[in-house]
Amino acid sequence: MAYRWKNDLTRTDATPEWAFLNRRKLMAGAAAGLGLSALGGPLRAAPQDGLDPNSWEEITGYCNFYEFGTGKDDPAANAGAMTTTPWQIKIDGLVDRPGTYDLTEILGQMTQEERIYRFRCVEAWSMVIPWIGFELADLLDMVGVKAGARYVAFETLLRPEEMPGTRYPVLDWPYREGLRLDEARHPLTIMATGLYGKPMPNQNGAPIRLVVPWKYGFKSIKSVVRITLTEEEPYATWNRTNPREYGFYSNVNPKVDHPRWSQASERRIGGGLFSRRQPTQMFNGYGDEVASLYEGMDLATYF
Ligand SMILES: Nc1nc2c(c(=O)[nH]1)N[C@H]1C(S)=C(S)[C@@H](COP(=O)(O)O)O[C@H]1N2
Ligand SMILES: [Mo]
Repeated sequence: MAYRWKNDLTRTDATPEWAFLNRRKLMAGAAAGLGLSALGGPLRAAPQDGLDPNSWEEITGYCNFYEFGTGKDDPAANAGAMTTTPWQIKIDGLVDRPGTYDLTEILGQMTQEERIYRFRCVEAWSMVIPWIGFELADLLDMVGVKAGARYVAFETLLRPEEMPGTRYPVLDWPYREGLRLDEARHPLTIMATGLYGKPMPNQNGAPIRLVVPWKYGFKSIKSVVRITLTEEEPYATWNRTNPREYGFYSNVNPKVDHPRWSQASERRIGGGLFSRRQPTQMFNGYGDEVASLYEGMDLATYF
């Protein structure tokens, strides 16, 4: 399938961090060789350069993980306390083989090896993150989805002694999210287990988190301990906390503004001099792959 071109590496081929950094240097060198500024100019502005990944420091230092505090640097400061081994995921609801699965057992049963996915993450800000992971569809196939299932619900670990943010009623803990089954089965929907060829840093959702690249960042729930197949649309934290501001779908859509800010543009994290706002792309630029999921739906109503 065409869209897999950037996902065709196995874990053993995972590009180590230095290679990504070298690539950045190479690109800068190439730009200099062409007589362009090494840092910016047309090369970085071209659409494919949107896939030049952010640095390890940017990705792991500027995070949202309210279980560890509401500040962008709180997760990096506090998430080290979270114990992630052993890690179990309860899979229940409308599945053939419900149970509590050890993460090592799940990874051992994956038919495909973990791959690299270089996805853009976007909200009012954006980053490009080279995730490692596997398709959620493979996990759903492993447990068998029963007829009648229409949604997939996810839940994050809730362990107040290791998660200082959860001692306050900032959200109705545990953090929960949901997808329609066809969205969950889409090959761009992954369970990520690491980034830059390394195990997932705690602040980014260790040891396993969802990544849905065509939706706003908050759909990509971290540190998942439960996955439930349901018939009804499940509880989704931001949607239920403030339904006027956050819809269940939360597809990236420059034409539907958040009531308190415009979603028409985004600020690239780490863009330096070139961090001026860029226009947000419909479905975060993955429209060719995912627009068909929403055919016939009014996306202003189902936002
Ligand atoms: N459990 C949990 N998952 C979460 C969040 C959170 O607070 N708790 N924040 C979300 C939000 S708002 C964003 S933007 C992304 C950020 O992921 P990153 O910090 O790895 O870039 O995680 C999402 N997943
Ligand atoms: Mo977010």
